[in-house]
Amino acid sequence: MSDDTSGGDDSDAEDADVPDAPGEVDHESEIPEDHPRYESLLTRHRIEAGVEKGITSTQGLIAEGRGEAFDYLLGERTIDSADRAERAAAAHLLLADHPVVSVNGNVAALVPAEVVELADVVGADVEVNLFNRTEERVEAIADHLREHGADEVKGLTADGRIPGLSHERAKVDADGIGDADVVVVPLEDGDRAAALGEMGKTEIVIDLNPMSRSAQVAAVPVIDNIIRAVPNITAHARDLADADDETLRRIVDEFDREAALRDAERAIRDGDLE
Ligand code: PTJ
Repeated sequence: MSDDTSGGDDSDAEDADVPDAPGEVDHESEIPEDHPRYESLLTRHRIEAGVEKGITSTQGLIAEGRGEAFDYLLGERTIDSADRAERAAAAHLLLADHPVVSVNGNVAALVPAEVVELADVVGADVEVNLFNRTEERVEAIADHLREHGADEVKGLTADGRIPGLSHERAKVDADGIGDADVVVVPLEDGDRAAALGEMGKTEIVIDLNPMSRSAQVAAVPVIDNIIRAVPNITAHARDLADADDETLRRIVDEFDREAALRDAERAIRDGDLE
């Protein structure tokens, strides 16, 4: 298992067979696309830029590191069961009366345009919901999503509550997550997914850790990097756009959440790391 995950050490650059990533990246276009760790370096750059812009919390850096470790063990690919989960997620979103995509500081930094596109394709609302909530950060994330094409961003009113949660994630818009029947919950290992389930909502959780609390309780656990997962859910939604409800319901019913969690854990434990 050989790898270069530093992205910041130029000392061996002249001798290396592969291009080294520049130490200081001002713009993601400076990351060489043929670098073997391109996706990881791009992800790190976006998270760093998110912190600098006041979108991502400093804890978000740590969360990214945890996710990256799982992704490395998964082989940094969308495994077949994750692709099935992404198709089931698309079917759920297309069947929903009121789908909402929940956005935190990491999601906003990593996939702002992709989240807006998914919401457009399935007719979902986008709502900012934060663990480390400050009004400045909610505003900054809403602005960032608008810069990436969002017309309306929810989460600023925060006039609803998720019962049974004591932390800031309980604050939702009554006509957003409060009213949703299907909620996409990306990148959080916590108790909100269970609380949303108790409210009768269907959760689609995107998380690289199949053992995370959120993934464990999700109707659809998507064990994949959000960078790959969101565009792939959108692609499935486009593919299913003309499908009738019966077809969509069959996709939902045939999806096996236990098998998806098991497959991902097996891939992580038995991964072939070359
Ligand atoms: O912006 P805030 O204030 O709402 O805070 C956001 C973070 C992410 C800091 C907060 O929700 C948090 O601390 O989350 P956790 O408990 O660290 O959980 C994050 C989960 O996301 C972990 O299970 C990681 O494995 C997973 N994860 C991290 N990066 C990715 C990921 N899953 C998919 N794709 C990623 N790129």
